[in-house]
Amino acid sequence: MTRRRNTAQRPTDASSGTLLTRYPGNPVLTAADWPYPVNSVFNAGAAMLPDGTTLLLCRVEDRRGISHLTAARSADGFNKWVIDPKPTLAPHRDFPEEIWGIEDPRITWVPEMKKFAVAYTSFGRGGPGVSLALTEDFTSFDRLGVVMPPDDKDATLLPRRFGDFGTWVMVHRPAAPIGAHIWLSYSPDLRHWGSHRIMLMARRGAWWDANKIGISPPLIETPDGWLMIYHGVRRTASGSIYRQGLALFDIKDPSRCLLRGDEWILGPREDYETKGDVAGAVFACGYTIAPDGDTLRLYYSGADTCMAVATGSISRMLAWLETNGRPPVDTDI
Ligand code: BMA
Repeated sequence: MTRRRNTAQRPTDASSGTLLTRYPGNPVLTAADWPYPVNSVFNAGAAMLPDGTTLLLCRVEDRRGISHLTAARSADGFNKWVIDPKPTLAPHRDFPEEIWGIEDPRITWVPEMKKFAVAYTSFGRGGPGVSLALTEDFTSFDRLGVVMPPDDKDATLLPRRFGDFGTWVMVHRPAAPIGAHIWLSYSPDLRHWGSHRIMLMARRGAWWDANKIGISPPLIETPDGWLMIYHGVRRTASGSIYRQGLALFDIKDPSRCLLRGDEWILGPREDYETKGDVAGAVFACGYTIAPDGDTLRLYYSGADTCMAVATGSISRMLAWLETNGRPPVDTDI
């Protein structure tokens, strides 16, 4: 089994609460940093550019409540962000599905195309759906339009084709009254999607990830499988708590869950996570991996208001899942 590889050298002392360390300089980006008036800056997709620059494609909510995406670039991924002077990707009149905004981008580098694929929520009269765009430079974008109709969001493309037929794979989260689970769909051409199946189910009852889950940043490719950071939504009398947890999927067949952690690894705690437009939401759409190949920089939003970053070791996360995770069984849900 691939997931048992390399575990001998791994530290196993990690507890779920120590897998991610908040950057002391958080928040790293706020509305006050913006070159034009905006309400909030959050849910950024992330990419490491070929020259080592970190790019965050931030969701920016304007003072009408409509979101667009604006790129911010930094040499070290923490400081001295250079923000595009105007929106980088804004709702376009030729795409009515974007009339109420574009939100929550997840960025995947696709080596075969030598392009970045941006999966984002397009908010139109039918509700929130998933749209896909391709870009080489985050300056011009080639929109493929709506790939998952409403109500659907939290989508990310996997970086390569799978199986004998070379099908693309997309993770997404259609919403159904009975439960919002994480699904996988397959496509021969990035435009036509089918063979839909559930990838990970929301639990029930009192769990932190009961009733509503969704992928957070894109899947992380590791020697043990695809590592998923996903969010769980706990509804309470004073609103919803958004937290982040871990699961691991088979590298050849990403529909097969190998391990799921029971505990969340990041939840709202700091002021910038508990005060803002949506108090108690920590929500991530992007990460980069540092040059050491192991240090994950998770870019996440505090309270749907600002951008923050936390760092963690991918091998420690895998070791934690090995020790504390278990394959999902029907009685869990
Ligand atoms: C989710 C998404 C995100 C948002 C989060 C917390 O459902 O809509 O855009 O950040 O809720 O409010």
